Amino acid sequence: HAYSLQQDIVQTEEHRVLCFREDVLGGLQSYPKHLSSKYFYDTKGDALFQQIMNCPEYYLTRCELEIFRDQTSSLIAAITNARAQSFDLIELGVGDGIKSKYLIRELLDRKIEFRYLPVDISGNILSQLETSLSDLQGLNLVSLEGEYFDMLREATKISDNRKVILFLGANIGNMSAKEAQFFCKDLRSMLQPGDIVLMGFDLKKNPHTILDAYNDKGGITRDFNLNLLERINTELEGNFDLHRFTHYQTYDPETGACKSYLVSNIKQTVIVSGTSISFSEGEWIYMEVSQKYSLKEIEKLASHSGFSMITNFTDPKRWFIDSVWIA
Ligand code: AVJ
Repeated sequence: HAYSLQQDIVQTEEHRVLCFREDVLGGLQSYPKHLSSKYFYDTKGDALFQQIMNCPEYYLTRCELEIFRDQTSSLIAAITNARAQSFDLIELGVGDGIKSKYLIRELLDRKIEFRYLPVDISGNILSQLETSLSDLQGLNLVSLEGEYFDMLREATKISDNRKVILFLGANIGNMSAKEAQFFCKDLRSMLQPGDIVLMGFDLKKNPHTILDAYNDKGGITRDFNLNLLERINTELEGNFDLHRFTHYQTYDPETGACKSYLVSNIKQTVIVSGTSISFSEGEWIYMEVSQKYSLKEIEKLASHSGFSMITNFTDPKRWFIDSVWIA
């Protein structure tokens, strides 16, 4: 079970719903309307994201999996240091952790001393992860359920071991380029010289390839977006009619921003927690950005936030990159 946190940041169920309601109502009463993609991951959202990762169009996970499967030794060389001191391997937004498992298994086989601290906003996926890691003998595991920085703060309180931060899967893409800059600066401020960050980025490529990945023919990405409206219906007493919204995906090759929207098919009013939200015909809710990067932009992000890029790993198609930075 997820590590129980100190009282001051315990997210009681009640407090969690309160924050969710405030965020949702704030977003839906803004112009343009927006919702936060961090709320996609309830139990049904977790399952839908698993399905997305298996979509033929969604190449990201398979590319990064290839990196972790085929370059495990080089990855380990990049994150371990000569003094071989024990370290904390902290993974932000771990999800099913399938890629990291290659790394973890190899670290254990080589008797390298470390502790694994997976962080995720979904308690559901963390319990699935614990089950999937249970065959790894001798793994020192502490799972942390919550948001990135809250849990990072917890992790730094637990020990002052050297830290290796895994931030895989292009999770950083859910921030705008500006937000990513702030995030990396904040991350750097919580680390010590010598600590390592291993960050996965989706690279800019043929715009068709990128748009297709978020516009799958099976409509799973559409359902993944619509599921947040369903979650609002269930958890916040909403009455969204999912049939009255259409998924709209865009990719701008110049900025690298791949964005998803839900568009209201008609003029309508929706109630959420007793508050009326009106939509005009064609009005959209901005749901998510999946930001794409060039190598140059990644280098800039690293150096502007106080890291040095040590090395990079890519898949054979060069569609995805895992970049290793040192604080
Ligand atoms: C988990 C944030 C990396 O942006 O590619 C996949 C989420 N959204 N399809 C991404 C997602 C729609 C995914 N990340």
